Amino acid sequence: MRIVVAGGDGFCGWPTALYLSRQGHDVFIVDSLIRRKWDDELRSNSLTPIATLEERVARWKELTGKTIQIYTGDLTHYDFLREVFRQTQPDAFVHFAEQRSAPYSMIDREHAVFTQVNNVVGTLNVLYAIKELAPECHLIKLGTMGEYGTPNIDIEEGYIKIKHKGREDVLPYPKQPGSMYHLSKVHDSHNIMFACKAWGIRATDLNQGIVYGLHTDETLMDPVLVNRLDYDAVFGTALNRFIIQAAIGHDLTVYGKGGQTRGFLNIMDTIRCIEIAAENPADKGEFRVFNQFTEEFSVLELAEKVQKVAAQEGYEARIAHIDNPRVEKEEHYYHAENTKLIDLGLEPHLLTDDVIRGILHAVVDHKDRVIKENVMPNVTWK
Ligand code: NAD
Ligand code: USQ
Repeated sequence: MRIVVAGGDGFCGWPTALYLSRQGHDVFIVDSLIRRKWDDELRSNSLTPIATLEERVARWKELTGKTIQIYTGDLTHYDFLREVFRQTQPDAFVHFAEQRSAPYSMIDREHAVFTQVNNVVGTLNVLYAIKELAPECHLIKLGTMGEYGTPNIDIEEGYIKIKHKGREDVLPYPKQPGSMYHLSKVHDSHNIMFACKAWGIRATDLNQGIVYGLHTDETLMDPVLVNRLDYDAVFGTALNRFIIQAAIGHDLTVYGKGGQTRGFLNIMDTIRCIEIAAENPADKGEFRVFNQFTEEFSVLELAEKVQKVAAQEGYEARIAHIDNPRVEKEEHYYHAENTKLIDLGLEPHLLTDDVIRGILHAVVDHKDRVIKENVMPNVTWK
């Protein structure tokens, strides 16, 4: 297949592009490289030293003989995007290219507006480009489990059957997102659903949980191919952050009580889920939703798991319950369905002690790169 990976310079997109290329697909990366500029803005960095995108794909070509073509540009610029579609004529468009940090979106008004314009306009442009230039193309869009929030009932995969005053319907599952970023994903979902209905576009919304790990078989092939790894309080995410904190002797930063429960998955499963979605496209006009995570954990449970493995490896990690900078429930019911990707063949890599140990060993090599001032949160929701 001819597959565009938008956001292919990022944490999920880069290993996905390599994996799909290795499976024999023609892969095209579209990325504005803006994530690297946010590092500069926040005076932060990836824990791993990452090569430029050009160096990365050149090394990939040397190692495998496979070409990944790069289109450097912004999805919010429609003329650029039209040209990408005209030249690539994709069978599938994998859309990772958004501002994905909840704290970044909550810094101030400008960052909230930027996040929603970047994400919503970028996705709208992709929908119009598919309509105009590649009507058969399957949109594989990264959504988030955070679109649903933490309701006191089970979370279904996109839709819920509701009986009301004697009548019944299957309706989009209610959304209760917890940040301006998570809201942008809800707006995207509505826009995609409408475009599928109005124009017959085929789309899969992958409501992904929190991704952990960094290496895949392909990124391990050479140091130039290493994935980025975020640890700071703005872009770093729960489990990866705790492991890096353990490696540098920092307290594990559990926000509030730590009963916040979420869906998690290994980066190795992210890349496979994208492949599964691409190989099993949605029907014309179908807006399909898969919940893309493999296990549920509370943040306190994760901190305890990390603490245990770290102790076995000789790192003493204390758990600190710090004031929660977010507005969110710290104790709640959580259970979400996640059978659709499994039914299509996903074989989850589960979170064992050895997996945590593996990530810990991978990060220890680079721990001197941590900028310590960036570890504690300084963005609040209030
Ligand atoms: P990332 O920030 O590492 O990568 C995103 C990439 O998109 C960056 O390389 C950035 O330069 C690019 N980009 C952003 N806006 C763009 C635009 N307008 N035009 C072109 N390129 C643009 O993020 P990630 O962790 O790889 O996340 C990828 C996607 O997966 C996001 O949509 C995110 O919401 C979703 N997701 C991520 C996680 C996670 O734990 N990382 C969990 C659930 C969902
Ligand atoms: N948390 C801590 N300590 C930390 C960091 C986070 O207790 O040091 C808590 C947060 O308060 C929150 C939970 O852990 O309750 C998850 O936070 P996170 O920063 O790991 O993840 P989140 O902000 O939800 O965002 C990440 C990605 C986002 C993706 C989302 C999936 O950045 O792109 O959409 O995970 S989900 O959580 O399912 O919405």
